[in-house]
Amino acid sequence: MLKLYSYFRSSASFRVRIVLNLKQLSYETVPIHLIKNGGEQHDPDYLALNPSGVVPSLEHNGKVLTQSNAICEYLNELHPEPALLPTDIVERAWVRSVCNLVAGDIHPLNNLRVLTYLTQSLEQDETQRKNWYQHWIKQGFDALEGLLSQKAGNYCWDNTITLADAFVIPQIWNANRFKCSMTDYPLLRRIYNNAMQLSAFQQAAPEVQPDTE
Ligand SMILES: N[C@@H](CCC(=O)N[C@@H](CS)C(=O)NCC(=O)O)C(=O)O
Repeated sequence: MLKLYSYFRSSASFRVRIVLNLKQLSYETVPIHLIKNGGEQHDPDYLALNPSGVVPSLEHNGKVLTQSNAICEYLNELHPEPALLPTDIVERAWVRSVCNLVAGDIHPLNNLRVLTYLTQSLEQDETQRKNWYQHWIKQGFDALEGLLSQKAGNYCWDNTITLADAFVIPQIWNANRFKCSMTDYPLLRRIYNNAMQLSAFQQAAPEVQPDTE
């Protein structure tokens, strides 16, 4: 019924895997390897499903959805329990602002195709590529730490898991992979450590996917 086109290390796929797990929905993973053979996301068959040539895509009852934001909201509407958005509209807007900070402001600057363009077209070396990544993570995480200081408890929004955690945790995982310093972000560290105690997050992690290398 549910098929997730995914790549184990993709943080956008990681967001959707977390939501699927929180909703206790079983799904089939269809691996799309982002590197092999120039990247399977560029295959015409996959582009027919997702014209942006990115993962994730979610197939449900023969319909294909793209964009992790839209997919997570869809799943939350389709299966309202546990609710991943607050009932109060101001609080709901705040949770969405955290999601958008990650998905709209931070992630696009550090996406694979941007990093590939830096090295292949602009001939930047590995150190410059790493500096680019760390620079934009710092800008983004400074803002995120500030935003979270308004409402964070054990998780992004007080002590309740919301979509905000499904977006923030994968971005921190990725920043750790690129060895970004987390010293200045006590709230991010706390939320990450708390969320990663939960099986929905553990089972969505890149280390344990069917296509993990
Ligand atoms: N806005 C999209 C972004 C998806 C995205 O950029 N996914 C990355 C992996 S995290 C990807 O597939 N990159 C492939 C590429 O850059 O070629 C979403 O949230 O679904």
